[in-house]
Amino acid sequence: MKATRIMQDDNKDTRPENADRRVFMQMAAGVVAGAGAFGGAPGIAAAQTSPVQPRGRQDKKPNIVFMLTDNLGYGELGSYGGGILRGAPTPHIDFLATEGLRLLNFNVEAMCTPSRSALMTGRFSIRSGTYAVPMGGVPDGLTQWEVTIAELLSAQGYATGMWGKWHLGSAEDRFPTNQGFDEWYGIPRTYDEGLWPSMNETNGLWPSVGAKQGWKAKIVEPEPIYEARKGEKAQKIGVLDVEQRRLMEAEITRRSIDFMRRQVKAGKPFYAYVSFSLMHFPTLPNPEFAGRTGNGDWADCLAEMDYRTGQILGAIKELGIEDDTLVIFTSDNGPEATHPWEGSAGPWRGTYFTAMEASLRTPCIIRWPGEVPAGRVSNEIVHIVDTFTTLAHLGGAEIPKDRAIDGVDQLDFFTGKQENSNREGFPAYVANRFSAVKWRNWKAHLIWQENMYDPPQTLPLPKIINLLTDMKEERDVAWTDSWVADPIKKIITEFEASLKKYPPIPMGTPDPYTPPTLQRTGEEQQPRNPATMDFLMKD
Ligand SMILES: [Ca+2]
Repeated sequence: MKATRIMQDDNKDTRPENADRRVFMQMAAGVVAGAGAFGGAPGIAAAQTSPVQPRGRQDKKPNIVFMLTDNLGYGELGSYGGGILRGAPTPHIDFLATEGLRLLNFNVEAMCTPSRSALMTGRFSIRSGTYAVPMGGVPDGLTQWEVTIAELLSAQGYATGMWGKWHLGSAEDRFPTNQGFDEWYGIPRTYDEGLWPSMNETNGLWPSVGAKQGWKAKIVEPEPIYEARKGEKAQKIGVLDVEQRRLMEAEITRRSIDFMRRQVKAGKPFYAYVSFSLMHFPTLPNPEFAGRTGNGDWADCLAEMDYRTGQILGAIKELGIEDDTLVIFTSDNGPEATHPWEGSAGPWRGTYFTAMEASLRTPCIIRWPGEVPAGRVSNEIVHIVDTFTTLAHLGGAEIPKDRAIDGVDQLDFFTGKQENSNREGFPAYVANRFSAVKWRNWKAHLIWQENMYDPPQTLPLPKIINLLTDMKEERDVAWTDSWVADPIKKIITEFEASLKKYPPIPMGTPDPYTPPTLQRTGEEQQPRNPATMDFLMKD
């Protein structure tokens, strides 16, 4: 287990050989200045253990229900300081938190596509060509070369299903049903495209733009809603518009429950990836929830999201599989930031599409009765890439050894066998910009960007924040806490070495992708001296 830690305890000299800390910091800033498409990149060791013993009772493989909300900020749920403060109680999710582990330092990537890529592959998205939300054009999404958690679990006998937004490839050969899922219902891209067909109508939410000014289907196709099964051609069963968008959550929930029922009947372990549509904009509730709270669309959506979660948890209970089912409830990134649908990050500063804490920290609740201690709360760092490795372990799957895997196995931490996470830090990218590094309570910003619509600003020196004493990231403590530069530099150095050993897949890479010949010399496996990190300076 120790070997999987990205940052070991202070038993190693992490100081650069030829650079004092100040030089390091200048260099780190230089890294940022020189960072191009794949310029600067801090690292996590690629090596990973691959335990293959399933952890369920009597070696029975547990079911996995992964509920991923969309743009749910840290401050929305009652159990995270929101709920009625945001206009709607969230009793089902709050109760779930009392039944399991509530993580306060669960980290994701800054946008939808990168986070979902990390979740599927256990790899930071900079490696997979999925580091930004695609804006038109193909090929987008994950290459077929990537190994998804759905593929790993499927090979271990799991039934695999997904409902909702994919965002990892809008061409059919990259749909979920071609990336390890037995079945899928949902949209390949994103919910805001549901506004297109509605933008030439007078609607209470926005001024009419007139029939001649609005979106044209002849120029850009509307976003289809698909239904797909593995081995069959995906069927277009609808078009995403505002009305369909309102109905998505109910349909995602209905189909998820139907899937679970079928698998229980068949006696098959299952992996249900419930990709909820809320709170992504347009944040509009089902008609049954409209006006429910009296506090507007946002609060009505919060109420609906909590209700749908309750429906899924209710089905798990009704099916008698609570004790055999690991439930994860989390969000793909920080809060929505587009008016009038701004979300809340609670105490944290910033918006998504940045490396501020509002962007990186999301709620995460993990429940597995009898295995994950109930009511536990932790501020240990966990990253969404870790779910890949941990779920692979749970399902008895071996993780791929021919590529860099960033996720670390957190099962012993989740189950309370150990107090600490197996991760002490990680590199944070925003798109292809290496923007920050987190390590324990600290964060070093290399690029400063507070809001998704702000221009990213390269800092002359890294800004070091103590997140325990400065939740709003206001005070640079670089001159008192400069020692933190050492472990942070180690993360940078190791990740950079890993990117060199395993060159990242460029965005837009078509299938079939074949990685360049791996360089497996002893020299390559050693992190390079940062004083000679010339490659960091390249575009
Ligand atoms: Ca999202």
